[in-house]
This record gives sequence, C-alpha cells and structure tokens, in this order.
Amino acid sequence: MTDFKRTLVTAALPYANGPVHVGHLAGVYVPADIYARYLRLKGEEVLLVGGSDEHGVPIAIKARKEGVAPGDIIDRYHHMIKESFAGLGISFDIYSRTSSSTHRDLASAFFKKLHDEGKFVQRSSMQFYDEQAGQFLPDRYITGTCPHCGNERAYGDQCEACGTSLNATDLIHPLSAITGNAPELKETTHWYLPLDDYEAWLKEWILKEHPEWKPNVYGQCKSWLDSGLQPRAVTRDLDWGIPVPLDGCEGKVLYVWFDAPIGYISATKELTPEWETYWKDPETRIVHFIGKDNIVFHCIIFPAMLKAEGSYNLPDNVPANEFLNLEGEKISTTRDWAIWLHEYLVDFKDKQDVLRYVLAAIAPETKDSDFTWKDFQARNNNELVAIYGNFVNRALVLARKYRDNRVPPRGNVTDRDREMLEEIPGAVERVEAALDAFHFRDALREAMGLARAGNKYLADTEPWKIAGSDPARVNTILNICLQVAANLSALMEPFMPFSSARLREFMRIAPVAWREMGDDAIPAGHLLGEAGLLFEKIDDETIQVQVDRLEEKKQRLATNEQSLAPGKQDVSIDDFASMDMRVGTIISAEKIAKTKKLMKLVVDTGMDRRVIVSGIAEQYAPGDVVGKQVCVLVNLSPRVLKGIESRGMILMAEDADGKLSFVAPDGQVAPGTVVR
Ligand code: B3M
Ligand code: ZN
Repeated sequence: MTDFKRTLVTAALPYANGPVHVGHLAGVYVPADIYARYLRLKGEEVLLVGGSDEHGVPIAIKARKEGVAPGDIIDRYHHMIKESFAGLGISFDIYSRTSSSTHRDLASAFFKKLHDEGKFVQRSSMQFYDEQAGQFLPDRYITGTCPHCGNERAYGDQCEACGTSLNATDLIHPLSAITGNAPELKETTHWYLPLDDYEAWLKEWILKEHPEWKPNVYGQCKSWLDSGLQPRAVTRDLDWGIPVPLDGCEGKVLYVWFDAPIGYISATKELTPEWETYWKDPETRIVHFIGKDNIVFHCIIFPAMLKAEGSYNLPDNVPANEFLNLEGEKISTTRDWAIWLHEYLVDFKDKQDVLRYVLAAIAPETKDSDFTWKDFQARNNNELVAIYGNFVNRALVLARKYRDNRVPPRGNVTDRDREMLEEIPGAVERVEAALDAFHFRDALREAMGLARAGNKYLADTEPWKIAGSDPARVNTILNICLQVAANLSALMEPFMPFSSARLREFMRIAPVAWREMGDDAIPAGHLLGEAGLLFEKIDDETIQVQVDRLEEKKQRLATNEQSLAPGKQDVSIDDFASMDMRVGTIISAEKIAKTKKLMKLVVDTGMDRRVIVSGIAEQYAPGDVVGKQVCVLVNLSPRVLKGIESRGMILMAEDADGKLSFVAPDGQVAPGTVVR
C-alpha cells in the first residue's frame, strides 16, 4: 500500500482539563489504535504517539475556578486520561505531556528559529487589560453582551448563545472574568505566522498533491484556502503556557495551538533516539488522527509551521472524523453530557472490546453519528455474542464433544468447504483494503463477515447430524471451523485485542501473524484449551442503570439551565442608584379574597406605613410574615391590584422550582434603613 519504510501515527493531544469520553474515542483514539495495531501486525515499522495538551486558556480558567494551580489540574487529568487509555487498550508507544521539559525546549527552539529567521511578523494591537489582575485578558477571560443577540454571557471570541464568532472589542460592557472589573484597552505586541504567505504552497500541497484525503478533510481545507488565509497570532498574553523565548516578553506565552502539535515531535523525541528518522526522513509517513474541529490546525497551520521551519516531514494523511453525539445530543464536557471512559471501565469491567467494537462500528467517519445505550446493548448481544462469540463457541464445543478437544485432520474438501476456506484470504484482503483507506467501519464489517460465514458454513454442513455416520466428514468440517476461529483471533486483533487474547487462550495458540492467516493457521492434532464465552449478553437492567444515569444528568442540566435565569441587560451604576430600596417591617397581613397568590401587607418603611400587595400567599400565611423585616423598593410607581393600590415591592428570591424566600437584613435594623 505505501512505499514508505515506516509510519508515525499521531493521535490528537486531549486537553488535560477533563477526562476523555466516548466522543474522543470514536473520533480519534479507537481509529488511531486500530490503524497502529494493524500496521504492527503486518510487521511494519510504526509508532503510535500521543500525550496530554496541557496549556491553553481552558486549563487556566478551570484552575482559577477551582482555586488551584494549573499544574494541579493537568496532573489530575493527565494521569486519569493516560490510565483510561491504557485500560481501553489504546496502545501508545508513548503517551507524553506538553508540560514536559523536552517539549518546552523543543517548542521554544522551534519558535526561536522561526523568529530569528524572520518568519514571523510582529504586530501591536489593542487588547483588554485587567488593571487589578495585572494582566492582559485572553478572549475567554472576557465576558459581555453579544451585539447580535443580547446574550449577556458572551465570550471575547464567541457567543455560545447565537454561535457568532466575536472579537473581544465587539462585546457590549465587557468585563474581566478574573476580577469582574471593566477592563481597559492597552497596546500589546504579538508575533504572527503569516499564513497568507503559505497559501499558494498549501493549495499546491493539499489540493493538488493530496486529493486522496477524506472528502470532509479536503473540503474543509479547500474552503479555508478559498476564503484566503490571514496571519495567525502564535503568542498570547497569558500566565499559563510556554514562555515566549525572547527578551522583554514577560507575561507572554506561545499560543497553545502553536506548541501543541510540536508535542507530537517532542513525544517522539522522548520515546526514541531515532526520533529524527520519524520526523525528517522522507521515507517516514506521518498520519494524524484528529477530530474535525482540529482540521485547520493539522492541515493548514501546523504544516505552514513545518514548512517555515524547513527540516520536518509533512503529514501524509489526516483522516479526521466527524463528531459522535450521545443519545441524540452533542457531547459536552462542560455540561457533563458524556460517557466518561474511566467510568465505563468500572461499570463494564472486562468489556473493553464491546466499547471498542461499538465505537468502531458507529464511528463518525464521514458524518456525525450517535451513540445510544440501546444500540450498544443490541450490538453486543446481536453481533458480538450472537455471531462472533456464537461461532467460536460452537466450533470449540463441537471439537471438545466429538474430537476430545483436539483439532481433527482435514480430509477431502467439497466445493462448500473450499468456499469457506477461500473466505479467509478474502476477508483479510477486504479488511486490509478498508483499513488502508481508513474505512474502519467497513473493515470491521468485513472482519465480522468471516464469523457470519463460519455460522453459515456450520448451518450448511450440520456436522452434529453425521457425527456417528461420517466421522471423516466431521473431521474436515471441524478442522475448517477451527481454522476460521484461529484466523478470527488475528483478524479481530486491531479492533478487539482483549477478546483476541482470550480466544487464543481458549485455543491455546500463539498469535497468528497477519501474513500467516489462511487455511493452515492451526495444525491438526493441536490440543485446544478450556473454552469459555468470548462475550456475554448485556441485560436490560444493566443498560437501564446507564440510561437512568443519563436521564438524571439531563434533569440536572435542565434544572441548572432553568435556574440560571437568563441574565438581563446591564444597568449602569446610575440606573441602580435611581432605585430607592429600604428595610421595612410588616405590620399586618391578610390574604386578598378570590386570589391564590396575593396578600395585602401594611409595611412600616420608616418613611410611612403603606399598603403593598405581594404574590406570596401560596407559600406564606399572614401570621408567618407579620413582624418580618423585608427589603422594599419604595419608589416603584403605584399599581392597582384587585382594586387595591400597592405602593412599592417586597424583594423575594425565587429558585428554579418557584420556591420563594424573603431577602432581608441579617439582623434587626430600623425601618427605613437604606439598602444599596
Ligand atoms: N488539545 C484537542 C481538542 O481540540 C486539542 C488537540 C491538540 S493536538 C495537537 O479537543
Ligand atoms: Zn449572541
């Protein structure tokens, strides 16, 4: 397939600000691992390289929110992610991290080289600066009102309510997320990679030399290139990241997307002294596995950086996947709408391959796809158990029952036998063709096709019916079935390494080399092992637990999102000062007839005793409130409610469920005391 001597497979570096979820796995890590295992099994020279992406604003923000250092955040999640990848059999040759000194030195040197060779352009611009925090504010550190939809909680780079991408200066009433103060605009200098200088070359390199890239990747690159490239800042004002290696740049760091892809190189350097063979020898093929939101960084920006640096290989392919949704909704780390890998490994102990199988089977290769627990259960029960596990089990049980658990000799073969035997190389060929094209769903289906063919062969030949009458025939049928089973252990290895190992145990065989798959994978006379079930059914109760857990999450989200009543338009300090709020004491109270909610109160406001009608009658009895001190908006224009003139408003707190509580001073004060 390739005239390259070796392959370097990289998998996107997950941000170390949260665990990995099934969306990450389906999008990036399961396909990357299948591909690396496949190449290894073919005897090719391959490395699978990954690590945690430990810089960037999200980590700094999370640290601030938790009141810890960013280092605490990345340590927590780096180890969690690394462990859970290992638990799922993602066979990294190295899983490193961009906080490593090797990475810091390499990324700094990379930047310095481009800087010293004049590959950057320097630009000053006005950025928001938080005087009290003493730092410039990255876009995500600025919130304000979206000029397009009025959402009060828009960020400096994007409004998540209407999706508009913004510049921080577009925001109305911008505020610093650090101190809450209004930031001021100050001049700052940054270095930019002039992507426009590489536009012609990128068009040639991608659009002409790589028409074989997946349509979703090629298409996105084409639209970026057609719309024209702009210079891209490669430094940031941030207190977390790799310091810009130039004098006078205190408080400036490398932009996370400048340093992160270099993490693939530094991880390789940490892994092997041969690292430059992988990154500079043109006989090495580099393949980046990523999600679609990372295409521009891996196909446009990182290649431009590599081109500018001049000594590194460029990626040969970037088979990005689209997104996996969960029960019809977008997976969200921040909203906890996800199935977390580390939780799956606990809830479904020893079922790593079931998740690998399902995620490969539904991988969002060309369009977004959807994970549901019902489908997960169905694929386990109807495919893994009923087809693959069932065939293997029947072959092993028959051998144990009729041939003392040994592989019988194969006699003369019929056309039907030959058809079954030819299915083996046929399936291998189809799996190879699919994997070489990064079509993992098709490859898995072809591999499962061999198990389906095995079941059909047994159904057609029914050896149990001739066990007494035609032992020679039974020998041949069982021998062929065991050849198929042995080949399946190898063919499934890239997809489901755990069950392949188990199947080899059942058959007491060493791994069947990829190149040795065929009709003599297991010799006659071989004593088989103790067979068990390759897969177990997953019952409704087990799945219901997961479905209920997601339902609870949905309820929690709904409540949180409901309770977070949408913010209102900002008011100026003058607007606020125009409201006259005082402490008042309720003197008397009576429910207003023929209304459910209304209560007529007489309140001593210190200025006077006045009638105020309040909607508290469903939750308070008149006797409960007499004598209570409350906050009163005394200069609210009078209103007539049910024929009663109400002069003012009692301030009440109302939660998501509508439960009311009084807003009151935390001690007895004189009526008329001003609230400010
Ligand atoms: N940290 C992951 C993401 O965008 C990002 C990938 C870096 S790969 C160099 O979700
Ligand atoms: Zn908006």
